[in-house]
Amino acid sequence: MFKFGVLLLRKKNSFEINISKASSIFKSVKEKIFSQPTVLEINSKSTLIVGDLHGDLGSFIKVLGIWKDRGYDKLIFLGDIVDRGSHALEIIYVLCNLLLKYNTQVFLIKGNHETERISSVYGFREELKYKQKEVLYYDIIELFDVLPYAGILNNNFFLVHGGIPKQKQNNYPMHLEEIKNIPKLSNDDFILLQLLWNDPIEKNVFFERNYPRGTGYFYGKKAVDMFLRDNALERIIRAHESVRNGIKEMMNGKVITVFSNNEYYPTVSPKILAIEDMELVPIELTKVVEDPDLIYAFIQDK
Ligand SMILES: [Mn+2]
Repeated sequence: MFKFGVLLLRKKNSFEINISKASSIFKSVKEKIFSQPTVLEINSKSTLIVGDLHGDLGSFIKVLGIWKDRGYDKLIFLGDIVDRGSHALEIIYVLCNLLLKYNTQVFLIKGNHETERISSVYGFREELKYKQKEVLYYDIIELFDVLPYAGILNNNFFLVHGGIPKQKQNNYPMHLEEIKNIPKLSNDDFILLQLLWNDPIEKNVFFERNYPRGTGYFYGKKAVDMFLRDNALERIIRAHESVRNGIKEMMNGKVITVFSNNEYYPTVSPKILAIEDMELVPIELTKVVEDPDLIYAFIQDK
């Protein structure tokens, strides 16, 4: 049998993906996700949370190794799987296999790069073109269009790519129940865009325009306190920023950013976040050894 994982590590190259098989897997995942709520409710005693990967297959393989070897139950990706790096197709392909095979354990929440508007410009579509797999692009976009917008872990942690959104008419945070009402396929929705794009700011304010990004808002301490109190939640766990230590706590730990890419930001030390019962444990990806055979092991008996 063909062990493409090993081949991949030796040649630092992409493994071969069969177009019709991949297309049918992407369509199956899309159908499965379409029937799920836009805000996931997940309960688990042991969870791994993964921040931006941006096509970093090495980090992805390490994450799978940690998940398998250390016996974590849930594995949750906070989006920005694609763009910038060169192996987003391989990650999406393997991840979709996992979403089907381990459908009560593995989850993918939408990032701002899981959209046609961004992934057609920041590298993912080019990657597919280069690999002569562009025919798969719209299968993947249709799947991205139905990804969940956020999650609630153990009734306590709000999981989202960017952050909490402000209401349209005023400067207060949108209530969770209203976030749950955003329909599927709402790529241009004012609230959804903020879930994907907003950044926290260590200031005693509600919301401010996010001029550095040019999109979305900063959410400050007042917004975070009100959102957590009104929804009986403890923390916001999010991705979206290349924080230097891989994990950054803000506002006394009420907002935590996770960043997991090891390829494109040389000054960053990437991490993932383990949640064991309610305790948060950072895991350094650079200290984990890659085992590319794992990919093979995870998808061979599909
Ligand atoms: Mn992002």
